[in-house]
Amino acid sequence: MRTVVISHWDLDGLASAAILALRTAPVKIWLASVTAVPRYLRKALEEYSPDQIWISDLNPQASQISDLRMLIKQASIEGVKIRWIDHHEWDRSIYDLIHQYDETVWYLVDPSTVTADLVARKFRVRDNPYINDLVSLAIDDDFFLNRYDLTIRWRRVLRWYSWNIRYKALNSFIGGEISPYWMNKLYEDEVKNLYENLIREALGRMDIIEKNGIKIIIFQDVDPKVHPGELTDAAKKNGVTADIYIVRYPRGASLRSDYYDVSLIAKKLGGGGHPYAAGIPGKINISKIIEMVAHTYKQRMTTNTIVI
Ligand SMILES: [Mn+2]
Repeated sequence: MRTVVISHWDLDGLASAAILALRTAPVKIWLASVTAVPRYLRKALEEYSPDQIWISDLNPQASQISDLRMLIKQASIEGVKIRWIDHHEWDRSIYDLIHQYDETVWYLVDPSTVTADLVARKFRVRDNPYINDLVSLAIDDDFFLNRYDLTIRWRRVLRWYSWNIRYKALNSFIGGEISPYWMNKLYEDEVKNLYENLIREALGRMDIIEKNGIKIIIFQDVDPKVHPGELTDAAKKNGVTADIYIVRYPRGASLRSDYYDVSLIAKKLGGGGHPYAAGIPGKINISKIIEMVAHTYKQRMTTNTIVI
Protein backbone atom coordinates (compact mmCIF):
# COMPACT_ATOMS: atom_id res chain seq x y z
CA MET A 1 0.00 0.00 0.00
CA ARG A 2 1.65 3.25 -1.15
CA THR A 3 0.66 5.97 1.28
CA VAL A 4 1.21 9.71 1.22
CA VAL A 5 0.52 11.81 4.33
CA ILE A 6 -0.31 15.51 4.34
CA SER A 7 -0.55 17.03 7.82
CA HIS A 8 -0.61 20.35 9.61
CA TRP A 9 2.73 21.51 11.05
CA ASP A 10 1.64 22.43 14.59
CA LEU A 11 1.92 20.00 17.54
CA ASP A 12 -1.39 18.29 16.80
CA GLY A 13 -0.49 17.99 13.13
CA LEU A 14 2.98 16.66 13.93
CA ALA A 15 1.62 14.16 16.46
CA SER A 16 -1.00 13.04 13.89
CA ALA A 17 1.64 12.71 11.17
CA ALA A 18 3.97 10.77 13.48
CA ILE A 19 1.22 8.29 14.39
CA LEU A 20 0.27 7.93 10.72
CA ALA A 21 3.94 7.43 9.82
CA LEU A 22 4.36 4.72 12.46
CA ARG A 23 1.20 2.91 11.32
CA THR A 24 1.24 3.30 7.53
CA ALA A 25 4.95 3.63 6.58
CA PRO A 26 4.25 6.37 4.00
CA VAL A 27 6.42 6.97 0.93
CA LYS A 28 6.07 10.70 1.51
CA ILE A 29 4.99 13.02 4.32
CA TRP A 30 4.29 16.69 3.76
CA LEU A 31 3.71 19.23 6.47
CA ALA A 32 1.43 21.99 5.26
CA SER A 33 -0.73 24.96 6.11
CA VAL A 34 -4.46 24.80 5.30
CA THR A 35 -4.21 26.77 2.07
CA ALA A 36 -1.48 24.47 0.69
CA VAL A 37 -3.65 21.33 0.77
CA PRO A 38 -4.71 21.43 -2.93
CA ARG A 39 -1.09 21.96 -4.01
CA TYR A 40 0.15 18.89 -2.09
CA LEU A 41 -2.83 16.80 -3.13
CA ARG A 42 -1.96 17.54 -6.74
CA LYS A 43 1.73 16.77 -6.14
CA ALA A 44 0.83 13.49 -4.41
CA LEU A 45 -1.39 12.39 -7.31
CA GLU A 46 1.05 13.48 -10.02
CA GLU A 47 4.38 12.43 -8.55
CA TYR A 48 3.77 9.53 -6.15
CA SER A 49 0.98 7.40 -7.69
CA PRO A 50 -0.30 6.52 -4.21
CA ASP A 51 -2.98 4.02 -3.20
CA GLN A 52 -4.10 6.27 -0.39
CA ILE A 53 -3.56 9.82 0.81
CA TRP A 54 -4.07 10.64 4.47
CA ILE A 55 -4.79 14.28 5.30
CA SER A 56 -4.73 15.19 8.98
CA ASP A 57 -5.49 18.29 11.03
CA LEU A 58 -6.11 20.43 7.94
CA ASN A 59 -9.62 21.72 7.23
CA PRO A 60 -10.57 22.00 3.56
CA GLN A 61 -11.11 25.64 2.60
CA ALA A 62 -14.45 26.55 1.03
CA SER A 63 -12.58 29.14 -1.07
CA GLN A 64 -10.57 26.32 -2.69
CA ILE A 65 -13.55 24.11 -3.44
CA SER A 66 -13.15 24.13 -7.24
CA ASP A 67 -9.53 22.94 -6.97
CA LEU A 68 -10.57 20.33 -4.43
CA ARG A 69 -13.41 19.11 -6.66
CA MET A 70 -11.01 18.66 -9.56
CA LEU A 71 -8.45 16.81 -7.43
CA ILE A 72 -11.00 14.52 -5.79
CA LYS A 73 -12.36 13.73 -9.24
CA GLN A 74 -8.83 12.91 -10.40
CA ALA A 75 -8.28 10.67 -7.34
CA SER A 76 -11.58 8.94 -8.08
CA ILE A 77 -10.58 8.24 -11.70
CA GLU A 78 -7.18 6.90 -10.58
CA GLY A 79 -8.67 4.78 -7.78
CA VAL A 80 -6.78 6.68 -5.07
CA LYS A 81 -8.44 6.71 -1.64
CA ILE A 82 -8.38 9.96 0.31
CA ARG A 83 -8.69 9.58 4.09
CA TRP A 84 -9.29 12.92 5.75
CA ILE A 85 -9.23 13.22 9.53
CA ASP A 86 -9.67 16.51 11.34
CA HIS A 87 -11.08 18.30 14.36
CA HIS A 88 -11.83 21.69 12.79
CA GLU A 89 -15.32 22.66 11.67
CA TRP A 90 -15.83 22.13 7.94
CA ASP A 91 -17.92 24.26 5.66
CA ARG A 92 -21.25 22.78 4.53
CA SER A 93 -20.19 23.04 0.87
CA ILE A 94 -17.26 20.68 1.53
CA TYR A 95 -19.58 17.94 2.82
CA ASP A 96 -21.83 18.43 -0.21
CA LEU A 97 -18.82 17.90 -2.46
CA ILE A 98 -17.40 14.92 -0.59
CA HIS A 99 -20.74 13.12 -0.41
CA GLN A 100 -20.63 12.90 -4.22
CA TYR A 101 -17.44 10.84 -3.91
CA ASP A 102 -18.27 8.29 -1.20
CA GLU A 103 -16.02 5.68 -2.83
CA THR A 104 -13.02 7.98 -2.90
CA VAL A 105 -13.15 10.08 0.24
CA TRP A 106 -13.49 8.71 3.74
CA TYR A 107 -13.53 11.37 6.43
CA LEU A 108 -13.74 11.74 10.18
CA VAL A 109 -14.40 15.18 11.67
CA ASP A 110 -14.81 15.53 15.42
CA PRO A 111 -14.24 18.94 17.03
CA SER A 112 -14.55 17.50 20.55
CA THR A 113 -10.93 16.35 20.61
CA VAL A 114 -7.61 16.80 18.78
CA THR A 115 -6.75 15.16 15.47
CA ALA A 116 -3.92 13.09 16.99
CA ASP A 117 -6.47 11.52 19.34
CA LEU A 118 -8.74 10.67 16.39
CA VAL A 119 -5.82 9.15 14.46
CA ALA A 120 -4.69 7.12 17.48
CA ARG A 121 -8.21 5.78 18.03
CA LYS A 122 -8.64 5.01 14.33
CA PHE A 123 -5.51 2.83 14.43
CA ARG A 124 -6.35 1.44 17.89
CA VAL A 125 -3.06 2.61 19.42
CA ARG A 126 -4.51 5.05 21.95
CA ASP A 127 -3.28 2.81 24.82
CA ASN A 128 0.34 2.87 23.69
CA PRO A 129 2.26 4.97 26.29
CA TYR A 130 4.31 6.89 23.72
CA ILE A 131 1.29 7.57 21.51
CA ASN A 132 -0.55 8.73 24.63
CA ASP A 133 2.29 11.19 25.34
CA LEU A 134 2.04 12.56 21.79
CA VAL A 135 -1.74 12.95 22.07
CA SER A 136 -1.42 14.61 25.50
CA LEU A 137 1.03 17.12 24.03
CA ALA A 138 -1.37 17.84 21.14
CA ILE A 139 -4.29 18.33 23.57
CA ASP A 140 -2.20 20.59 25.80
CA ASP A 141 -1.30 22.78 22.83
CA ASP A 142 -4.51 22.79 20.83
CA PHE A 143 -6.87 23.37 23.76
CA PHE A 144 -4.34 25.86 25.07
CA LEU A 145 -4.20 24.18 28.49
CA ASN A 146 -0.43 24.74 28.80
CA ARG A 147 0.01 22.13 31.53
CA TYR A 148 3.46 21.15 30.28
CA ASP A 149 6.47 23.38 29.79
CA LEU A 150 7.32 21.08 26.87
CA THR A 151 4.20 22.27 25.02
CA ILE A 152 5.25 25.91 25.25
CA ARG A 153 8.81 25.10 24.12
CA TRP A 154 7.63 23.15 21.07
CA ARG A 155 4.97 25.69 20.17
CA ARG A 156 7.48 28.54 20.21
CA VAL A 157 10.23 26.63 18.39
CA LEU A 158 7.82 25.48 15.67
CA ARG A 159 6.68 29.04 15.01
CA TRP A 160 10.13 30.58 15.32
CA TYR A 161 11.76 28.59 12.58
CA SER A 162 10.55 27.40 9.24
CA TRP A 163 9.84 24.09 7.53
CA ASN A 164 13.25 22.48 8.11
CA ILE A 165 12.77 22.59 11.89
CA ARG A 166 9.17 21.36 11.59
CA TYR A 167 10.35 18.33 9.59
CA LYS A 168 13.16 17.79 12.09
CA ALA A 169 10.52 17.80 14.85
CA LEU A 170 8.48 15.26 12.89
CA ASN A 171 11.51 12.99 12.57
CA SER A 172 12.14 13.22 16.30
CA PHE A 173 8.51 12.30 17.03
CA ILE A 174 8.66 9.37 14.60
CA GLY A 175 11.92 8.28 16.24
CA GLY A 176 10.28 8.19 19.67
CA GLU A 177 11.79 11.42 20.98
CA ILE A 178 9.16 13.78 22.32
CA SER A 179 11.63 16.13 24.04
CA PRO A 180 14.85 15.94 22.00
CA TYR A 181 18.05 17.58 23.17
CA TRP A 182 18.36 19.69 19.98
CA MET A 183 14.98 21.34 20.54
CA ASN A 184 15.61 22.17 24.20
CA LYS A 185 19.03 23.60 23.35
CA LEU A 186 17.63 25.68 20.48
CA TYR A 187 14.85 26.97 22.72
CA GLU A 188 17.18 28.08 25.51
CA ASP A 189 19.86 29.52 23.21
CA GLU A 190 17.87 31.21 20.48
CA VAL A 191 14.13 31.42 21.11
CA LYS A 192 13.02 31.98 24.71
CA ASN A 193 14.23 35.55 25.35
CA LEU A 194 13.54 36.94 21.90
CA TYR A 195 10.06 35.41 21.86
CA GLU A 196 9.20 36.99 25.19
CA ASN A 197 10.46 40.33 23.86
CA LEU A 198 8.11 40.03 20.88
CA ILE A 199 5.16 39.42 23.22
CA ARG A 200 6.03 42.46 25.34
CA GLU A 201 6.45 44.58 22.24
CA ALA A 202 3.07 43.52 20.79
CA LEU A 203 1.37 44.24 24.14
CA GLY A 204 2.83 47.73 24.09
CA ARG A 205 1.14 48.49 20.76
CA MET A 206 -2.35 47.10 21.30
CA ASP A 207 -5.45 49.16 20.49
CA ILE A 208 -8.61 48.95 22.54
CA ILE A 209 -11.88 50.02 20.94
CA GLU A 210 -15.56 49.72 21.77
CA LYS A 211 -18.29 49.37 19.19
CA ASN A 212 -21.98 48.67 19.84
CA GLY A 213 -21.06 47.81 23.40
CA ILE A 214 -18.51 45.20 22.31
CA LYS A 215 -14.98 45.71 23.61
CA ILE A 216 -12.33 44.75 21.08
CA ILE A 217 -8.57 44.54 21.51
CA ILE A 218 -6.55 44.73 18.31
CA PHE A 219 -2.93 43.68 18.19
CA GLN A 220 -1.60 45.36 15.02
CA ASP A 221 1.15 43.98 12.81
CA VAL A 222 2.20 41.13 15.04
CA ASP A 223 5.22 39.03 14.17
CA PRO A 224 3.96 35.67 12.81
CA LYS A 225 6.24 33.90 15.27
CA VAL A 226 3.98 35.04 18.13
CA HIS A 227 1.16 32.64 18.95
CA PRO A 228 -2.19 34.49 19.16
CA GLY A 229 -3.26 32.54 22.25
CA GLU A 230 -0.08 33.41 24.10
CA LEU A 231 -0.52 37.05 23.20
CA THR A 232 -4.13 37.31 24.40
CA ASP A 233 -3.17 35.33 27.49
CA ALA A 234 -0.37 37.78 28.24
CA ALA A 235 -2.84 40.67 27.91
CA LYS A 236 -5.24 38.99 30.34
CA LYS A 237 -2.41 38.34 32.80
CA ASN A 238 -1.70 42.07 32.65
CA GLY A 239 -5.33 42.73 33.56
CA VAL A 240 -6.44 43.80 30.08
CA THR A 241 -9.49 41.90 28.85
CA ALA A 242 -11.97 42.29 26.00
CA ASP A 243 -14.98 40.56 24.45
CA ILE A 244 -13.07 39.94 21.21
CA TYR A 245 -9.35 39.84 20.47
CA ILE A 246 -8.00 40.39 16.97
CA VAL A 247 -4.39 39.48 16.28
CA ARG A 248 -3.35 40.87 12.95
CA TYR A 249 -0.39 39.36 11.14
CA PRO A 250 1.26 40.54 7.90
CA ARG A 251 -0.82 37.84 6.20
CA GLY A 252 -3.96 36.76 8.01
CA ALA A 253 -5.52 37.35 11.38
CA SER A 254 -6.57 35.37 14.42
CA LEU A 255 -9.86 36.04 16.19
CA ARG A 256 -10.30 34.95 19.78
CA SER A 257 -12.91 35.29 22.50
CA ASP A 258 -13.71 33.67 25.81
CA TYR A 259 -17.43 33.35 25.03
CA TYR A 260 -18.37 34.55 21.52
CA ASP A 261 -18.25 32.17 18.58
CA VAL A 262 -15.65 34.00 16.48
CA SER A 263 -15.55 31.20 13.89
CA LEU A 264 -18.82 32.68 12.53
CA ILE A 265 -16.94 35.76 11.39
CA ALA A 266 -13.85 33.85 10.27
CA LYS A 267 -16.02 31.62 8.05
CA LYS A 268 -17.67 34.61 6.39
CA LEU A 269 -14.22 35.96 5.53
CA GLY A 270 -12.89 32.75 4.02
CA GLY A 271 -11.36 31.30 7.18
CA GLY A 272 -12.46 29.04 9.98
CA GLY A 273 -11.30 27.15 13.03
CA HIS A 274 -12.78 26.67 16.47
CA PRO A 275 -15.60 28.61 18.20
CA TYR A 276 -13.29 30.59 20.49
CA ALA A 277 -10.18 30.65 18.32
CA ALA A 278 -10.46 31.07 14.57
CA GLY A 279 -8.32 32.36 11.75
CA ILE A 280 -8.64 34.26 8.50
CA PRO A 281 -5.93 33.69 5.90
CA GLY A 282 -4.50 36.19 3.43
CA LYS A 283 -5.04 39.92 3.11
CA ILE A 284 -6.89 41.44 6.04
CA ASN A 285 -9.28 44.35 6.09
CA ILE A 286 -9.33 45.19 9.78
CA SER A 287 -12.16 47.73 9.63
CA LYS A 288 -14.35 45.16 7.89
CA ILE A 289 -13.66 42.67 10.69
CA ILE A 290 -14.54 45.30 13.31
CA GLU A 291 -17.77 46.12 11.42
CA MET A 292 -18.68 42.45 11.32
CA VAL A 293 -17.85 41.91 14.99
CA ALA A 294 -20.09 44.79 16.01
CA HIS A 295 -22.84 43.68 13.61
CA THR A 296 -22.75 39.94 14.39
CA TYR A 297 -22.95 40.19 18.15
CA LYS A 298 -25.40 43.05 18.13
CA GLN A 299 -27.63 40.95 15.89
CA ARG A 300 -27.28 38.01 18.23
CA MET A 301 -28.36 40.08 21.22
CA THR A 302 -31.45 41.26 19.31
CA THR A 303 -32.35 37.67 18.38
CA ASN A 304 -32.00 36.59 22.00
CA THR A 305 -34.24 39.40 23.13
CA ILE A 306 -36.98 38.29 20.74
CA VAL A 307 -36.67 34.66 21.86
CA ILE A 308 -36.90 35.60 25.53
MN1 LIG B 1 -3.39 22.03 13.93
